[in-house]
Amino acid sequence: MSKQTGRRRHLAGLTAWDRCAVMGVVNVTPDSFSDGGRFFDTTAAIKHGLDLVAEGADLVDVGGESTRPGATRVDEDEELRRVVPVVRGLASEGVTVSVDTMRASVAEQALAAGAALVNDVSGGLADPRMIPVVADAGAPFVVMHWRGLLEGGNVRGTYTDVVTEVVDELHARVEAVLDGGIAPDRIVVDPGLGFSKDAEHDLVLLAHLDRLLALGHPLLVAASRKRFLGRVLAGRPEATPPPARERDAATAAVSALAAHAGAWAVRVHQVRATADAVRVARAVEGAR
Ligand code: PMM
Repeated sequence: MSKQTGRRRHLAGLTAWDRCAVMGVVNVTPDSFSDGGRFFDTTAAIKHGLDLVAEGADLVDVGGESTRPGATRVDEDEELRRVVPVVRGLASEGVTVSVDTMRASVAEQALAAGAALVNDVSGGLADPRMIPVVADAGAPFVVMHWRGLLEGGNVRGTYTDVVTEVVDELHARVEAVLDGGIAPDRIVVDPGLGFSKDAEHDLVLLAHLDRLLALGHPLLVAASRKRFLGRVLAGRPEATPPPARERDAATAAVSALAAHAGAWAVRVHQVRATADAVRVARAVEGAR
């Protein structure tokens, strides 16, 4: 494959950016917006999304349920209460919003409230209604590599060849999504860094983004603040990793690498440095 042929940066129904897009994260979870009542939560989350756009986010990913290892699921009504007003508020301000959910009902109501795409970390596996709902809406769909949840955490991944297995399993999910009626030009793939993967797996996947791009769909890379960056920054295995909030420079470094490799978008908590990183990658690409 030439350096350019694997790149798919256009998704039907969405703006086409001439570089890797920046997806800013708005987690509407109690640990993100800790004090105050729900009104405050919604208002703070909308403001946070607008701040991310002002810092250079091209789209904002709104989620109401933590998918971190060890997190327990929130109930459906609570997820709807957290997510839908924030999606509506941001969409009404002209922001391109993606909804990060494994529930079809949340996707459906978020799309009705103005969301432009659905980001499902289970790739449609967690809720059998997800694919039909997204297909009916004609919305773009992010299919992440996922091996399910165990009580309170991610199923531990065992791989003999992580790249081949992730590519094959994603390919199978893409086929299922196509069979379910989602158009090929509306599918994004994502290796699911940190989901049933340890630091080594994440790094090997990042070193082989060309193999993921060869699936022929736009690629989303979501490395932001993840454990593997903590491990890299700690250096020695016995050293304590820096906390999540001290991993933003490392995240921006991954953003530059992913953009250079041809990713469609990077999903990040802290936007400014990544917005710079993707612009530098674009400039270097333009000078080739
Ligand atoms: N990771 C998280 C949440 N949503 N969505 C996609 N598409 N890919 C990911 O890797 C992903 C995601 C968990 O990260 P957070 O809790 O730090 O937001």
